[in-house]
Amino acid sequence: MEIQLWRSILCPYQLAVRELTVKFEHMIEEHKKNDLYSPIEQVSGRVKSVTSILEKMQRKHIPMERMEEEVEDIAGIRIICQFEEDIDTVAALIQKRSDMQIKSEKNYLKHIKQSGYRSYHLIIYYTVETIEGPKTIQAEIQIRTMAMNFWATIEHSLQYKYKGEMPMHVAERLSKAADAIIALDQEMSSVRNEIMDAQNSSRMQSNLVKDI
Ligand code: 0O2
Repeated sequence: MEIQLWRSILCPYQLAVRELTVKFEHMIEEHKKNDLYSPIEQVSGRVKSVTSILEKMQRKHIPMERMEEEVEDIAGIRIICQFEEDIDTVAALIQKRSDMQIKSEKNYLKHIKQSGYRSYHLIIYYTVETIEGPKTIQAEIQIRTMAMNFWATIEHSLQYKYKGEMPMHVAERLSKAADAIIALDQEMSSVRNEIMDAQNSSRMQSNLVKDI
């Protein structure tokens, strides 16, 4: 396919990634301005490279005319949270928005991938306005903690290095590291609960003082 044609196909996806990134960043700001804890720590986005789209189509036997329907992650957004509990909060925030319709979800927190990968994925429908009118595209939103992101980033680069043929000893060490990440997220969650308990009791105390 010609470069020009790829450019015009990917253009609405580039717009969607930019818009969605701004919208999630704005959510962080809104929380901060209202003195609220933000369940979103960080947002990033990317449009899948043509090479990566073609590789996926080949691997999954997707014909060209089905590409936009079946390659669901041409537009990709990654949302990083501090704590595991924040993931559900973010998913609920997305669910109640009128500009993003959830098509499907993949819960790799409940169903951890064999690699050890954990993350919560949502496929959404999102409409952008182009010079030819509105176009509804799909985007994949990955929601994960900072710890899960650390593991996934390292594992992704090792996958790239070994091109799908990861030596057993490396895979085993990654699997152990994944267990350590689960323990780390649990430990951080327990600290979070303690902080929230402390904040609640100090708020209750100051309310009591006000009542007196
Ligand atoms: P990139 O560079 O992020 O674009 P597929 O996993 O490709 O067969 P599907 O059904 O779209 O097909 O996948 P899924 O499970 O929803 O996840 C796709 C994306 O999730 C991947 O994108 C990764 O970003 C991430 N992911 C899934 N499994 C793993 C894993 O085991 N390790 C890591 N590090 N990331 C994972 P791409 O296309 O791989 O790449």
